[in-house]
Amino acid sequence: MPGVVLIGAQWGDEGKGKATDLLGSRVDYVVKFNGGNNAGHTVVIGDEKYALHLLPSGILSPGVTPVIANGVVVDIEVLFQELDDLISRGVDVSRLLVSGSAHVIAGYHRTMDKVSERFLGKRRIGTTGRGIGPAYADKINRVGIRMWDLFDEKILAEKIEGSLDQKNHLLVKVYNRRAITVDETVEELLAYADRVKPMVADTSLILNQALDAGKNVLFEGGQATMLDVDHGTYPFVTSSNATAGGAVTGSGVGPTKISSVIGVIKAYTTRVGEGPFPTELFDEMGEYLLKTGGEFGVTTGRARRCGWYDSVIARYSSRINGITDLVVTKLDILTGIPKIPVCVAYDVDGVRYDEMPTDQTAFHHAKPIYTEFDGWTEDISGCRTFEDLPANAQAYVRSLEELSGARVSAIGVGPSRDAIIPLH
Ligand code: 2SA
Ligand code: GDP
Ligand code: MG
Repeated sequence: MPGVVLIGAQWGDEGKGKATDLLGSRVDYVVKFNGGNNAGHTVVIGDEKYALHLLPSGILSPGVTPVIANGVVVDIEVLFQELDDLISRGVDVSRLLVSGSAHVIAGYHRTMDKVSERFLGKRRIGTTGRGIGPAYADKINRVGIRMWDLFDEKILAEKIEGSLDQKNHLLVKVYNRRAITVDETVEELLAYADRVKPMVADTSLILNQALDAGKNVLFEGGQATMLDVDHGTYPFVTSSNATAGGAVTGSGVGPTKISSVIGVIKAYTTRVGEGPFPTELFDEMGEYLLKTGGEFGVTTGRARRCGWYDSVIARYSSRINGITDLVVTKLDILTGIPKIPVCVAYDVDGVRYDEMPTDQTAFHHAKPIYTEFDGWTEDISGCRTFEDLPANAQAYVRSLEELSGARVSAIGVGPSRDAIIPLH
């Protein structure tokens, strides 16, 4: 502390929600800085299971102020669906702050996301269909709508008109769909304007003041390093900076305020959506990880592709994010597998790569070079210290640590809040 960034070190769904929730009791603010309701974070507290999308996972910790910062794209209807759901379950959401500079997802972004994926056919990205890419595209094209714009109907209508211009051309002429009107979009967005207004604030100022006053702030990344628009497996990525740097631009807090970066990483690997994945398994072992790990998308329900741990990706993530601590999750899912392969390097057309290939074609051709580790059969879900773990599980974690470029600070052995082994 005080400024801690928590990001996914693989292709997402590493268990960031649970890790954030765990830190919740020690932080004052939890800040979502990228993405939107494409995210799906599961937090299990006792018998209650929460699936969070747009809201930061820290919203479940009493006393924490959750913040949706400027780097996020906000679907306001989804925001209130999630808030209402939590309110009905007795969660206090009254402290939520939303940056006035955060961009808004409108119906036309969702429409563009779906039609463009259909149009791409074989080349589709496998998006979540939530309008994320089109909303970020508008931001970069300088035709986006920001939260502040909701409070001036005239400006809102003008901006929507500017944004719809080209889209309607595409919708009607290329995609053979009906044009979307300015009026229907104004009506859609204004429906929530009054309710959201008290939450909208200059969150950059608030966070900087909090950090200056010695408060603890956790920046919670959505998606993950390999889905980052700059550092991931482009073009099969999301449209935001999901890496640690995104915490800075996505919140308006300077890099000197960040003291550590936690990388959450699964003891194996999963990916949802299209794109290259060197250690992907297409056999019954992949099926086994899918079923045992319950690897289904929290937002879309899609089955996740599964494969072995890839230490080339772990080292790359450690480097790109400046990871200081790794939280290795889902070690329990590997229980009972006699030999556990770990990818230590790639073979790319006969050449060994110990580091991530920067050229896309090389990564598409990468074949994993594996080292096998002995497995364990004992149930580890009740282990709470490193010494409780069977010797082979200890050796597996220590080997991951050696291969991955950062120390392991905690190990997840089950979905619930207490199923964790702290090391540092
Ligand atoms: P998008 O919708 O434009 O962000 O999609 C672009 C790519 O990013 C991937 N992506 C994700 N990958 C893993 N988990 C995500 N969240 C949900 C979850 C996913 C779900 O937690 O399970 O429910 O399907 C997430 N969000 C985006 C996406 O698959 C594309 O490859
Ligand atoms: P996120 O997007 O990174 O927050 O992760 P998701 O919530 O999408 O997916 C992670 C899944 O793994 C959720 O169902 C969690 O409840 C679960 N989970 C997290 N940590 C562990 C762990 O250590 N062991 C097991 N078995 N499940 C875990
Ligand atoms: Mg997820």
